[in-house]
Amino acid sequence: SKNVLLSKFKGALVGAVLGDCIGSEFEGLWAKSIGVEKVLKSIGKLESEYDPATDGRKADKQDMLLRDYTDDTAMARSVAQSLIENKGFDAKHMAKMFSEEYFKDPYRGYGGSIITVFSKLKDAEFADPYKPAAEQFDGEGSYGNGGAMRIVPAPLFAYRQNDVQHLTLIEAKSKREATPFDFPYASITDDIRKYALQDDLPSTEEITGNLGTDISAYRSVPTAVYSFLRASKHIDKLEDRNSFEKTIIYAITLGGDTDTIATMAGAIAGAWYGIEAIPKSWQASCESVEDALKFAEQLYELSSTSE
Ligand code: F2R
Ligand code: MG
Ligand code: MG
Ligand code: MG
Repeated sequence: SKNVLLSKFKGALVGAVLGDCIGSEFEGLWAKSIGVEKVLKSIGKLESEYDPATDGRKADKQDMLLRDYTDDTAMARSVAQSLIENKGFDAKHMAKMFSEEYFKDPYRGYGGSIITVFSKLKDAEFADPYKPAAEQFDGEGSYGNGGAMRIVPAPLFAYRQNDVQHLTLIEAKSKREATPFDFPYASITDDIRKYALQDDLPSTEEITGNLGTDISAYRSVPTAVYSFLRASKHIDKLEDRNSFEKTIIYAITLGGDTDTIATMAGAIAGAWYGIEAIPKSWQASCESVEDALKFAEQLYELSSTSE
């Protein structure tokens, strides 16, 4: 019988990789200059490279480069590999993997400030793995969405540990005095719900204005959650696409931090719909999909034996 949970683990990790590889072509562009046709054209090209008979790329396309992943996947790979290798979280080891991966392969479009963290970590020989990140922005820390873009392997690893807390409590705990600005995620959930349930697609301006599409976490994570939810409903020009495909395509049309929003939305959609919903043609054209499938198997094994 079909292993539903394993399919969801694979869907989450592969969905994240595809959101990154397909979304990165559009990173930093305004929604106005993208449009659903351009995204469909890019995906159509990728689909035309696929040969269902061999479940791989067409013979004359095999020399073409795969769509590259960016920092989103580079770092998620390190999270997965470190959790698997240590059968748990080892901060020093994970910091070392992030940093070494960066210096081995720096041109993956990393955030402008995190590269300072990699250097400081390396210079201190990973002595205090938390310190360099804590020092960022005068001790404020980074509000970049890097944490969210790479986190997927962690909830898979900890799948059975089940200590998810209520969002408001998490946000409250980290603050001294409470104002609405201290609950950036909890306070946006009503808007996410409203936009997701709306039958007519909200205008792109409304979404980019109210939810955001930038590299800050609080102006991109809600947008990814919304994209996943909204893609289960009708979207013009995407009638012949399944909800996983719609999630990725729609998230990209919102512009801005497209690779990261599509990677986060793709992880959620992949976990929800399972690996069977993810087109084989997309999988065949993107770098690191095979590793994502392997990591999913390994994390699944670890999470089922960790009780
Ligand atoms: N970096 C990018 N995209 C832009 C450039 C792409 C490529 N290099 C190109 O040239 O085309 N994408 C990647 O970065 C995002 C994830 O960022 P992460 O890992 O959180 O990094 P960082 O450096 O910590 O934060 C990113 C920037 O956010 C601003 N910022 C963060 N915290 C701040 C604070 N407390 N005060 C002021 N500014 C803050 C800074 O400008 C940081 O450099 C993903 O999109 C990934 O795809
Ligand atoms: Mg990126
Ligand atoms: Mg890495
Ligand atoms: Mg990005």
